[in-house]
Amino acid sequence: MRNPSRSYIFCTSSRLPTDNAVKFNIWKSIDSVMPANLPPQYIEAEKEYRLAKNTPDKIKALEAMLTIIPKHKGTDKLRGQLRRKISKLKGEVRKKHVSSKKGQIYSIEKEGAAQVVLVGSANVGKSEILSRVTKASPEVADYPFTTRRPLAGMMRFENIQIQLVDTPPVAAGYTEPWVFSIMRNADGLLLVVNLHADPLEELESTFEALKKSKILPVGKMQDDKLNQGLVFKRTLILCNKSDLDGSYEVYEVLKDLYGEDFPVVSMSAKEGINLDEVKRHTFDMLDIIRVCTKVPGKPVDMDSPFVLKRGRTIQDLAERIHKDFVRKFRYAKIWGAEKYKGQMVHKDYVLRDGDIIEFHI
Ligand SMILES: Nc1nc2c(ncn2[C@@H]2O[C@H](COP(=O)(O)OP(=O)(O)OP(=O)(O)O)[C@@H](O)[C@H]2O)c(=O)[nH]1
Ligand SMILES: [Mg+2]
Repeated sequence: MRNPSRSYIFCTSSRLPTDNAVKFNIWKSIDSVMPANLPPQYIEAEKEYRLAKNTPDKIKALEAMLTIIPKHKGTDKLRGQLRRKISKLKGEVRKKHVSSKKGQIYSIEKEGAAQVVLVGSANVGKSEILSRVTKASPEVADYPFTTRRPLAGMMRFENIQIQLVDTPPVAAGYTEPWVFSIMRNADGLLLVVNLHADPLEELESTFEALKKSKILPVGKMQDDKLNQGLVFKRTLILCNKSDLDGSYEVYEVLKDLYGEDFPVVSMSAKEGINLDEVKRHTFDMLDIIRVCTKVPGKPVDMDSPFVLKRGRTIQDLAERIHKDFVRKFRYAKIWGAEKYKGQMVHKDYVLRDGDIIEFHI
């Protein structure tokens, strides 16, 4: 039984004054029963919807209407209709995206110390992150499927550059195979979720889509390897949009659920919150070390380190410099973690991040 004190407009007749007739058509497409006491902002957003010239703008206006509309029993039906309309329009955008890009294949050549791919659902802020931590200028917009092709940028972390690759969103059935090929080929993944949307759903659907493409995101403890056709990819979970209300509580829940298996970092690309943490965690995830070499009697050039996988030795470093060099050098000296201040070290010495090595021939 309806609350008798609430007044409703029943749009049952098209014999209305012109302006109302226009409204009637809009309402008819969204709703047949409209609560009368909607705030003025809702009417404004509805006007935006009416005037929208393309589907992304329509989605934007409908989402605004959904945010503004008061949440009570009297608006249940209208909210349901708005959600269905949004989901239908998003479906249209996806279909258009798939049909317009069919057949195109992209790949990104590796550059810098490592290549890391930004992965996630639509609108989570992948492109915004790329634009904030590199000099790349991707298109950033508040509607889904803005990014259609990969775009790379270099992210500086202390004395190295890490390549970041922005990709189109991962959505079941709508992501083209080349997007997964880029992920498979990369050294790690930054899985981005939106703390202000439904990050659990986003994470699970992204995991699901990756699994279908034989990619298994893993946390700190495992190395990339092939196993029964699955590619294990080191992954860092980035919880973006931490600047928005209520995001801290959501982040805490995500950390509880996923923190044991993955590093989980809260950040805001837009407000520049925690960007240094993101860079540090990205570096840690890659499991690489930076080693500088030094010529006897000369200062060290700290700005161009060799980048090696953790666990590599002096011998591996010598091979990297030149294949003949391994045979040529007689001994090496090391400056590094506090106990080393120019001591001689054996070629089997396992290098650590920040070591400085001086080869003697
Ligand atoms: N408040 C807030 N908004 C953000 C943040 N990061 C991104 N946004 C906004 O979220 C919207 C989507 O950002 P994009 O970077 O285009 O998202 P995307 O994940 O690349 O989206 P697709 O390309 O469609 O997959 C834009 O309006 C951004 O300005 C953030 O940290 N805080
Ligand atoms: Mg994008």
